[in-house]
Amino acid sequence: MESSAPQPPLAAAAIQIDSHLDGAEARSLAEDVLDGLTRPFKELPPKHFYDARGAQLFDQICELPEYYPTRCERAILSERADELAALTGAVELVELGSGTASKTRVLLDALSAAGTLERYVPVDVTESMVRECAETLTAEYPGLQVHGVIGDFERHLDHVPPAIGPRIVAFLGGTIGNFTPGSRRRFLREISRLLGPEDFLLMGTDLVKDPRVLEAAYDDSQGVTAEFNRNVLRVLNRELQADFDPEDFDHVALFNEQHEWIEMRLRAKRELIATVRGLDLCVHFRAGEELRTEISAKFTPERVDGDLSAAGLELVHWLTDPDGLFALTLSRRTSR
Ligand code: SAH
Ligand code: AVI
Repeated sequence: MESSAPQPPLAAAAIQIDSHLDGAEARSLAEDVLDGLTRPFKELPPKHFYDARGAQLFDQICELPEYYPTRCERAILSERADELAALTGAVELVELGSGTASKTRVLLDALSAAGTLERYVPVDVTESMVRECAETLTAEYPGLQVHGVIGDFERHLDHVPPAIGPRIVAFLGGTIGNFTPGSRRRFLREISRLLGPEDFLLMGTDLVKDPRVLEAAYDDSQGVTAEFNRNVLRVLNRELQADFDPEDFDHVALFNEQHEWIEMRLRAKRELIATVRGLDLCVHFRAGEELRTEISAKFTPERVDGDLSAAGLELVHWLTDPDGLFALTLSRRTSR
């Protein structure tokens, strides 16, 4: 006789989620704040923007008229996803910094139509997003397995599950631009180690263009990006018992022509001292002093190619939107 043990619901059987944060994220925030707010030029890494509220604000940014990258990348994907599916024959899609996976559906549709899609592996530091997207995608794509990895892609790439067949590793949205040039190449090298001989990296990069267009994309008229920027102070208040008043800071977004990257900063409107109780730390800001919260590098074809080759990757396809604002590159490990 067959066992009558209760079976898990179908959707639950299709989902596996591993979390690698277990307090490590709190430690990483504490270290980043200790390190970044005690320097002569204050700085915090951008990954701390993305608590649940930050993730929602980022989704709103993606809908803004000034923020063209999401629209352009979606347009390229819509135009070329079938070709990418045929060329890669991928049975699985691994996505680094997956967020709400809204553009990802274009790729999943193409892989599904090609009849190869088996598994999606979202990797993101925001737990709620990995869990929610696993639930919605298994409901939207019958038969799809989702193996979510909640973790920091800079520290937990070795926890990406082993490939079940040819795969696409997607790194969309231009998030690679949020690394400084040295760590960007180091990170790309780590991604390249993740790729087997049948695998491809699909990466989105925002391109160098008129600084006015760039600055408007990071300083929108509705003030959503300003709220996203200030959100990092709310994260510090909640997670480290700090007492920042986000309204004490102006949002600043400017294009650094020398480095060809956008910098987002928070500029103190007055002299102030903030207390970070969780770290027993007092932080002094002069009036007008700035805290850099993000860089968002913009690329030329040469810069993308140079970074890929330095990481042991070779370009297979360079895809842009009709206005040449954004690029998607398909690359694979350089054959020896
Ligand atoms: N790929 C999506 C989201 C981009 S926003 C898109 O193209 O629209 C950047 C995403 O990366 C967020 O979901 C954020 O939570 C995630 N992220 C940022 N730094 C991260 C890190 N160090 N490790 C894992 N995820 C990270
Ligand atoms: C996620 N990342 C690629 C975005 C960017 O454009 O650098 C984050 C962002 N910051 C302000 N607006 C959007």
